[in-house]
Amino acid sequence: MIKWFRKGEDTDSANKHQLEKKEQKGLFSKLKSGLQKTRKQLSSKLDSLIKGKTVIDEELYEELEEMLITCDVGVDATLQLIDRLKSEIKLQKIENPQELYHILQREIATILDISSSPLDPTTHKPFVVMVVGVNGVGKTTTIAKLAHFWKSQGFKPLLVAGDTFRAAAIDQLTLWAEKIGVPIVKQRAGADPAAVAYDALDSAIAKKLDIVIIDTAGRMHTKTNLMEELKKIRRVIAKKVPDAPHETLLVLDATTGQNAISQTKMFKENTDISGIILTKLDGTAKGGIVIGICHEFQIPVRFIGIGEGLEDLRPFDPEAFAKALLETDNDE
Ligand SMILES: Nc1nc2c(ncn2[C@@H]2O[C@H](COP(=O)(O)OP(=O)(O)OP(=O)(O)O)[C@@H](O)[C@H]2O)c(=O)[nH]1
Ligand SMILES: [Mg+2]
Repeated sequence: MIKWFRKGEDTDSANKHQLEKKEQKGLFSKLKSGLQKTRKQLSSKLDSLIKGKTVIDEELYEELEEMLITCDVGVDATLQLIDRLKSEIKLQKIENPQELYHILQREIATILDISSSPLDPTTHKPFVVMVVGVNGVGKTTTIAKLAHFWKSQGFKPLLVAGDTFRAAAIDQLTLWAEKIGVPIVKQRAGADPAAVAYDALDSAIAKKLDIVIIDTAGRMHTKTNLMEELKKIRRVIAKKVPDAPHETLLVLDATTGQNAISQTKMFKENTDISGIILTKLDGTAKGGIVIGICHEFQIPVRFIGIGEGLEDLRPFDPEAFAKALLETDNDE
C-alpha cells in the first residue's frame, strides 16, 4: 500500500482504520471501473489465450508477448515481462496456465514500483509543484484535482495561473479555484509566467500556505520555446525558494498511447521530471502504456486520472493498479 501524507493526526485510531478500509475498498472499485477499457482488453485477451491450454509452452509465451505489445505495453517492457515470467514459472515449477494471471500481475507490479523518494508535501513549506505537459493532456484539470485532494488531506494549497498565453486558461483555473475553495494567483493574459510564479511564492510565504501548484502552458503562441519558458520559471522561483520546484509533474494523456513515450523523452531531455501523472485512463484501452513508461524512464507515476471530476484522481499504487488491470470480475 502506498503511504498517504496527511496533515495532523486523527485521534480515534480504530475509527480511522475502519474508515480507511472502507475508503480503500471504494477507491479500488472506482479504480477498477476507471480501468475497465484497459482491463477488458488485457483480461479478455488473456482469458482467450489461456482457455483450452493445458501446458505453458513456447507458443503460449509467444501469444502472450504479442498480446502485451498490442496492449501498448511496449516491446522492451514486454520482453522483460516475458523473461521474468519464464524464470518465475521455472523456479516455482508451475505447470497450470491459469497461474499465469497472478504471476503476471506480480511482475507488472514490480515494474511499476519505481523506487524513488515519495511525494511528500510536508518536506518543505511552501512545497512547490510545477505541472508540465503538452497541450490538452489534462494539466489544468489535474491541478484542480490535486488541490482538491491535498485540501482534503488538511493542506492549504495555492493555485498559480502560469499558463498566461490564453485568457481562457486563466479563467479555467480561476473557476476551479472558486469551486474547490482555494486561493489563486494570476495576472492578465500575456504576462510573464515566471513573474506570476514569483509573486505566487511571495503570497504563499506571506499567507503561510502549504503547497503551491503552478499551471504551465502546453503550447506557445509566440516564438518563445516552451522548454526555455519552463526553464525560466524554474530559475526564477528558485531565487525565491532555493530548492523549488520540489516536484515537477509531467502530465501525460494515456489515450495517446506510444505518443506519451515520446513526450516523456522530450520533457526529460529538457527539464527535471520527478513524477508522472497519467490522465484519461478511463477513456482508453491503452492503459498498458503505464508499464512501458515506468520500464523505460524509471520515473515514478504519482497519480492517475480516471475521469473529469474532482474526485477522479488516484495516488498511484503499483499493486492495486496491477490488480485492477488483471483482475477478472468474478475474482472479487
Ligand atoms: N475522461 C477524462 N478526461 C480528462 C481527464 N483529465 C482531463 N480530462 C479532460 O481533458 C480535457 C483537457 O483538459 P485540460 O485540463 O484543459 O488540459 P490542459 O493540459 O490544461 O490543456 P491546455 O491548457 O490546452 O494545454 C478536458 O476536457 C478535461 O476534462 C481524465 O482523467 N479523464
Ligand atoms: Mg491548461
